[in-house]
Amino acid sequence: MMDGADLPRHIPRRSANISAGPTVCTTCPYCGVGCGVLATPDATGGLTVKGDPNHPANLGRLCSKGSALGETTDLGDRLLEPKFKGQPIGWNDALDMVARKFNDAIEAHGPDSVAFYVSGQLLTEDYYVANKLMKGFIGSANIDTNSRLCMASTVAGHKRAFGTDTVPGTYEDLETCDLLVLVGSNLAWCHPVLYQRVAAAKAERPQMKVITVDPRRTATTDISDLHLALQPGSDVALFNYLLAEIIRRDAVDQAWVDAHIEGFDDAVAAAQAGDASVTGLSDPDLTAFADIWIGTEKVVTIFSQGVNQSTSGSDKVNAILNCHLATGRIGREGMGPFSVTGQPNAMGGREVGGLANMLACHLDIENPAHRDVVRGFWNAPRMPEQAGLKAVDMFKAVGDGRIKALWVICTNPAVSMPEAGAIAEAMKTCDFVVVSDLTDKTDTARLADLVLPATGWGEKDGTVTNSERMISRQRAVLPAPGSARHDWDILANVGRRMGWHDAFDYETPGEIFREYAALSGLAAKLGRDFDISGLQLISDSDYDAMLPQRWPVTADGPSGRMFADGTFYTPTQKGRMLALEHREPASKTSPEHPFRLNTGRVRDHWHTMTRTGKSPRLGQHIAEPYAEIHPLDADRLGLRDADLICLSNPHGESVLRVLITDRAQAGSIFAPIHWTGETAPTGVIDKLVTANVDPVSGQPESKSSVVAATRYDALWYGFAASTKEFRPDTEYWALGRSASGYRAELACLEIPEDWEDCARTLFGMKDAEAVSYLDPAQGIARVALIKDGKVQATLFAAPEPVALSRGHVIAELGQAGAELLSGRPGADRPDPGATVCACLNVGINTILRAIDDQGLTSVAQIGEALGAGTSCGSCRPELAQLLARRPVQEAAE
Ligand SMILES: Nc1nc2c(c(=O)[nH]1)N[C@H]1C(S)=C(S)[C@@H](COP(=O)(O)OP(=O)(O)OC[C@H]3O[C@@H](n4cnc5c(=O)[nH]c(N)nc54)[C@H](O)[C@@H]3O)O[C@H]1N2
Ligand SMILES: Nc1nc2c(c(=O)[nH]1)N[C@H]1C(S)=C(S)[C@@H](COP(=O)(O)OP(=O)(O)OC[C@H]3O[C@@H](n4cnc5c(=O)[nH]c(N)nc54)[C@H](O)[C@@H]3O)O[C@H]1N2
Ligand code: SF4
Ligand SMILES: [Mo]
Repeated sequence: MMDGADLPRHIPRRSANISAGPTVCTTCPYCGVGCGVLATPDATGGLTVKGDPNHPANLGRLCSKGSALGETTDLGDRLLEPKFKGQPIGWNDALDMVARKFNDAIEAHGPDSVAFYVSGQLLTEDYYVANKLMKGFIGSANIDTNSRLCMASTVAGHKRAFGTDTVPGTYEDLETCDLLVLVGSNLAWCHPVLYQRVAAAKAERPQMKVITVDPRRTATTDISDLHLALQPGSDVALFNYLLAEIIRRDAVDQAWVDAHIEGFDDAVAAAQAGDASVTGLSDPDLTAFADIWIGTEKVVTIFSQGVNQSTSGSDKVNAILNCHLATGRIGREGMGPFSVTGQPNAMGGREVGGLANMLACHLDIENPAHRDVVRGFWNAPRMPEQAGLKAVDMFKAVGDGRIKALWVICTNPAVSMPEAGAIAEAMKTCDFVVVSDLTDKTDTARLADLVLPATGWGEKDGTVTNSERMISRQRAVLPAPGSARHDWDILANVGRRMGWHDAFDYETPGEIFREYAALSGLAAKLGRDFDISGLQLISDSDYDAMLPQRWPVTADGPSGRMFADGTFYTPTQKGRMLALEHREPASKTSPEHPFRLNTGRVRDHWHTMTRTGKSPRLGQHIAEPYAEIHPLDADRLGLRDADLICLSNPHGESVLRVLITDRAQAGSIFAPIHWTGETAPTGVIDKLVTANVDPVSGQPESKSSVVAATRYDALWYGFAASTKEFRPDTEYWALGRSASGYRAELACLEIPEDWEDCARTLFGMKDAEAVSYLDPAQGIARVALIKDGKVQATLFAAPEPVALSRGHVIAELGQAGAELLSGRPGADRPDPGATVCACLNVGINTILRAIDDQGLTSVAQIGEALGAGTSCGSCRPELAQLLARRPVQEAAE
């Protein structure tokens, strides 16, 4: 019990006296692969990080993001104490304020006037407490999570087909299948360790086939035998076509269907009425797809955001499940539908009931029997009988004043929600917004009345569930910084202060976990599948030492494969096929908005970059927000490579770097989601995304908005680098960390009168000595700010996008004198070029030189020569592309 104390006893503080410590087994906080990590504190407060060879998810591998975790735990921008309107306040006052503001709103306007918006990056224990507080005690179901933007369509699809939200397969199935279909998943960049497992399995068994279904070519399509570049949003039509072919070619598993499936006839009739031409795929491609799929028994179909983030997302999921159910290809080794989860605890959040329509342990809020059991177990004073507001509706209610108090925990909705501009406006007008985060330097935290410092990865303790239902421990390896507290502790503290002392009297995460496990036993008695009751009596020390395990875990230990016996969790215990019809994306292209805007991820950044943005290594792969556009469209708009493009629609405007590539379909533009008001204000892509939602799941269609596009003509373009932090104020800028400090790309609509003054202002170095090279006729300006004979900051400007060796400038900053203004390395120092392999820091020029000089012909040879691609392997597709682009080498004897 910590009520009275401002600083809880049980959290050791990070102090100046840091010593190296023993290695701790924990789990990566990024994607849903859920890799095991061995983290060892060093004497400087940092961590060295390695893949855990004993963790079943990764068997020792890590991707570039996981490998760089040690570069993200510094305290530079950490929030170390609560702040109210920017001013530090004590924990007692802060927690009292949250309790009072929420209680006041509830008293005056009822329980539905408050809301929590939480995250799939919370630990299960955090999530459990948040959910219990809102649904059991405040008495509203207004708790929703960023998983609404991520997994909600899969949850809805699973529940419709299986009667439960359960992923049947395991990672081994991806290695033992004979055909892997990836639908709307860029596994190579987003689940890199799984991708490496798949690539290794395919290398070992070349007969294994891979098909990718994605409107654009990606790093993932590089290992595919067939790439189906379908029209955006047409997945239902594609899988309806497949189902109709399954029937036509007599490939139904009739005995299985008769015994275990309902809805078959209607689903088939709807599929047969479909029209595959809307996919835009050629007949030979469609036939090849059906040939391989139907001809291969062991098929795994992976699906991700290209499926979920759609106004027909739930139907897309069910269209895929239909094909697996009709052929009985589910619940057996090497086959089945496989939704890969995005966030580290997306799955745990679904299990613990983080969504507004769920209760803990796969129980439904709208089911009276389920509600009663949970009410009894929690001894809850009031429970809502209906689902709460889903994310998009929740923020609408914030905007129109129905929600008076909002608590945002572990997510950055001012950047990641569709119509992000309106989301920010809504938060501004809300009576009371509290944000719990690691830092107050996020677009969302800047809008909060009160910010609370949470402990982050490496400091917190609890459990997460990965894509294959494996529950793993995250363990603390570093002491908490400042007065930061665990999310569960903050929530429980508020619960107590709101008046529910006994219900929130937790002292350890293990205690919360035991309670949750006990509740799952009751859920199992109601016929639910999520059952970890075998762990309800786990001791604190066993909880600390808990090894990864896949649920269900009953008193008899872990049990086998889900749905193996054909029993599902619907009322009839049958799997359900659904009758589905293709629908176009909700936003229609028009002469005013002729382009479809597709959005997604890059390899080395995580969402809004609050952590990966701190790593210079990760910043090297892609340093700016960009727009992938087809060469034909680029020509039409008069765009050349590295130009800037302006995208717009009624919600907002965005300026991005152009990347001209036939990976994109004509008419479609792809842009990444990672940049923010902190890193590139014109790159916040969700300002352009329309908040159309799937009618069943409420998930927004983040991948199919429409925009106008024009060339953005700046008067000058620049590259700036400094050893110290700076914040540009040009019309376009993108700021990032570099090995020697900070770097920025710039573009501006006004030529400065004095370039040296411009540089001094930009870098905040008013009195610095400046050396410059100016060529007014060409419009070129290069300015170096110098201290002790060394360049501390430098600005390169030109009327065209600046071509110079950025790697060289960054490497020499703080070392070289004014000769750095040449912008190129001397002949004795070859420029490594943009980093391709982030783990071993190998640049593109180094790789191309080695390919040419040493006659390298394979990714493996590049690995042997330079190490590139041998650590996490995320860059192997790029290495293969570099090889493919080189002229064919004579085979060396
Ligand atoms: N590096 C990195 N990895 C991550 C994350 C990250 O931020 N960075 N985030 C994690 C999270 S939370 C998530 S949810 C996952 C997401 O992982 P993914 O879903 O693999 O990633 P996305 O890039 O969002 O989208 C995947 C693909 O969907 C395609 N797509 C768009 N529209 C359609 C369509 O109509 N049909 C089909 N078939 N495809 C379409 C896009 O072109 C894109 O290539 O990644 C996780 N891993
Ligand atoms: N257009 C478009 N929009 C999208 C998507 C897309 O593909 N396209 N994808 C959607 C998807 S799938 C997702 S999952 C979302 C992700 O979007 P967000 O959840 O908004 O992104 P993050 O940057 O991961 O935000 C996590 C925040 O929590 C903080 N944090 C980290 N650890 C902790 C902790 O332990 N405790 C607390 N309290 N805070 C912590 C971080 O500093 C950060 O500010 O974006 C969605 N938005
Ligand atoms: S694949 Fe990479 S980001 Fe995902 S869990 Fe593993 S190390 Fe972390
Ligand atoms: Mo996600």
